[in-house]
Amino acid sequence: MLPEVVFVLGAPGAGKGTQCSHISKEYDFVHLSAGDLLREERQRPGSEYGEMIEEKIRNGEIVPVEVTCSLIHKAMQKSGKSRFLIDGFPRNKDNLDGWDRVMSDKTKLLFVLFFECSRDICTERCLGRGAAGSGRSDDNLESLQKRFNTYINDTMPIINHYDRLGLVKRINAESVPEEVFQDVKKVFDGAGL
Ligand code: UP5
Ligand code: MG
Repeated sequence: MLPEVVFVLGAPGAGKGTQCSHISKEYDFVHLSAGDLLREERQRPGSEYGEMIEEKIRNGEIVPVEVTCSLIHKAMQKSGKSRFLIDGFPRNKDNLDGWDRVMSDKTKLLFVLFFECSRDICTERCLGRGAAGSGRSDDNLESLQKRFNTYINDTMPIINHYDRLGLVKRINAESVPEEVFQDVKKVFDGAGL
């Protein structure tokens, strides 16, 4: 059987990571955050991509798919598991095309979980996280503006693409995490997962 994949998308700070961590506790899914994998690669001694990744992250730009897709693929193989939440990917056309080229015949896409949350709430959450010492170099107002521009211009078209294929499950992500998770559960239970 092919490994099964759920893409998890939504604005910066919508709560993708928070919800994925809940999901992976209750359902048999491995949580792979593309952003976390890139941040790990950035720190890896000897990585040839460290500086490029840091610059892209700070500027809210998207790392070339060859790098991200290979990190995701390796993490999938390393886990030895067969169901994955891929958090924060694919975010642009380059990501989508790269995934389709290399991974679409190796995996089965179940659906796309899309967390909807207003820009104001998302900004407040990320700034709050920054103030609480996240250490993330993109949790500042300047980076957040760039992250949002990229989200609107590059990621929304990808969500719309999957929506046209009937694959998007929308979740209102503005309430408290526990309430958001109740709606997430309905999606996973409804899909028999
Ligand atoms: N929080 C969460 N849910 C809440 C709720 N319901 N109510 C109140 N607070 C809530 O949450 C963010 C903050 O809000 C936390 O403090 C949390 O406690 C609180 P989180 O769950 O982390 O939200 P998430 O959507 O995961 O936000 P994140 O900041 O991780 O989103 P991004 O999409 O911006 O970040 P990501 O790590 O995916 O990407 C970062 C950068 O990496 C990108 O900008 C890009 O430069 C690069 N990247 C690529 O180039 N390619 C990729 O494929 C992926 C990333
Ligand atoms: Mg995240």
